[in-house]
Amino acid sequence: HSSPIPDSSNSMSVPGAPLLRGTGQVSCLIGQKLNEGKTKQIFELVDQPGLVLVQSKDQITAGNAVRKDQMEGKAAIANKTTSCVFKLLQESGIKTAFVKQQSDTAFIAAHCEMIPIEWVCRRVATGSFLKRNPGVKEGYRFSPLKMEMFFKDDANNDPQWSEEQILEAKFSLAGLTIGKCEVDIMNRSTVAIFEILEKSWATQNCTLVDMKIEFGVNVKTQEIVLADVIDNDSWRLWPAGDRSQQKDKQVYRDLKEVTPEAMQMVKRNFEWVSERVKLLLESQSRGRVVVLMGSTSDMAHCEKIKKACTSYGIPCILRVTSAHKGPDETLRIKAEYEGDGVPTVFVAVAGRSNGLGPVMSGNTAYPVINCPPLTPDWGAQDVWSSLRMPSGLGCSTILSPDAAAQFAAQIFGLTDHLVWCKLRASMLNTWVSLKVADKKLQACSV
Ligand SMILES: Nc1ncnc2c1ncn2[C@@H]1O[C@H](COP(=O)(O)OP(=O)(O)OP(=O)(O)O)[C@@H](O)[C@H]1O
Ligand SMILES: *[C@@H]1O[C@H](CO)[C@@H](O)[C@H](O)[C@H]1NC(C)=O
Ligand SMILES: *[C@@H]1O[C@H](CO)[C@@H](O)[C@H](O)[C@H]1NC(C)=O
Ligand SMILES: *[C@@H]1O[C@H](CO)[C@@H](O)[C@H](O)[C@H]1NC(C)=O
Ligand SMILES: CC(=O)N[C@H]1CO[C@H](CO)[C@@H](O)[C@@H]1O
Ligand SMILES: [Mg+2]
Repeated sequence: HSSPIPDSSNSMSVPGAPLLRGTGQVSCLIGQKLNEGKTKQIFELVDQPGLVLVQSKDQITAGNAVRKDQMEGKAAIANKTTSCVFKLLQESGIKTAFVKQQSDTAFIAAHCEMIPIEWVCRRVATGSFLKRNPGVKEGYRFSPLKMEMFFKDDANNDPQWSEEQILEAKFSLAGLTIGKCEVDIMNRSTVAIFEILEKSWATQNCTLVDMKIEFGVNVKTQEIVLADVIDNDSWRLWPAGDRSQQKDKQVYRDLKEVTPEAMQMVKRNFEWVSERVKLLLESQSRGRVVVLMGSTSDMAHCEKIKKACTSYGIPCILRVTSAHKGPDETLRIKAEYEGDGVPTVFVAVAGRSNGLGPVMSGNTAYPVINCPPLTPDWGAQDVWSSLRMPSGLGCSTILSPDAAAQFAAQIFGLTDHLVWCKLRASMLNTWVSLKVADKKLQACSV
């Protein structure tokens, strides 16, 4: 097939390289137009090599631009949706092209060569899936998520492609050949991104029904990153899981007649999403970790726990108390944290005989994690004071300070989607690093 990759050689240079001023932001020098599509234009940034300006156009398209109507303000709404969603993903730890918002209708992104595949991820069967899979009823739930790939080819209506077709196309972008490893990375990333957005929308009682995304190869780092945009056109959202309340672009596609009133309704829907999308960045619950150490000699160990908690966005307080030498104080400190209604996970750090964690565990309904700083000489004996409990105690024991914080994060992740999203992205990133390390090793040993 002909090269699907946008050819930047026919780009137009913008006369006089205009300055673009962002809202309260540093202005940037716009260079050549690198690309223009139906909904946006991509400009080089003269003084920021490796970055581009992504400018939204004020129009909405459906059915391959057959229906094209200007919708005033749509670009601004799209911008807001995209920047909030990318911020959420970025803060979770997902690698994206997004850098920062530049203006109402534009953002700065890493310059990517785009991989011409649309990755579609579905939780609930609807739309084109039903047409291609007769017999499947709308509402069929996919667990695990259903993945589909479409080759971006307007002339042929974006045909569905198999993994083998992607591999045989041997795309090469920014010097990276798209092989099995890259396809696996995009597959895994799409699932993680879907789950993060699904979990976040659930806080607004909204079902993320399906989603389509695109990846690019960062021209500087050769990394595969989530690129292009995620906006109303990219997903189906059903408030309270109810199709009749859908707030996405399908409303526009379904319009029988494009009247000013109908367009107002579509625009109101779009505004509904862009207002709610901001709420996705807000934590739904506030929790904290309280680390109790038997002695300040364990401070370094406790600081590691605190640092890891902070990376998950969980506040962490360090206290010194000994259940052996000052049990009255230990129980007083416990009461302090039980008394203010903030959900708390206690971490007990005590060397030699760990009385601290078990005494806490026997006297509070909050979870207690033992994280004893074991020493090589007596560690094998000391650990039993954290493991062998009287009946009625349910404390856990985790030796690594990072892992103790991770377990606390997993507890808070049950109710705080932002913490859950960080854990989910971290799992993806670990998986991808292993995959890339193995690919490098194989390349070296050939
Ligand atoms: N960070 C980026 N770096 C380089 N190009 C990008 C970046 N983000 C998006 N693009 C590309 O900019 C082009 C214009 O976007 P637009 O969405 O308007 O195109 P389109 O008409 O929808 O066509 P397409 O079917 O390729 O999406 C697209 O080819 C898109 O892939
Ligand atoms: C994506 O991953 C799923 C689950 O591992 C697998 O079933 C599917 O074949 C993969 N698809 C591609 C294109 O790699
Ligand atoms: C979601 O639904 C629950 C139960 O119906 C309700 O209590 C809650 O306020 C709703 N949340 C939002 C953000 O609408
Ligand atoms: C997405 O939809 C919501 C409501 O349906 C709307 O507010 C928002 O502007 C839309 N985003 C885009 C990019 O059109
Ligand atoms: C018009 C508009 O809503 N512009 C917004 C684009 O997104 C950024 C980041 O969320 C906002 O700061 C702008 O106000
Ligand atoms: Mg596009």
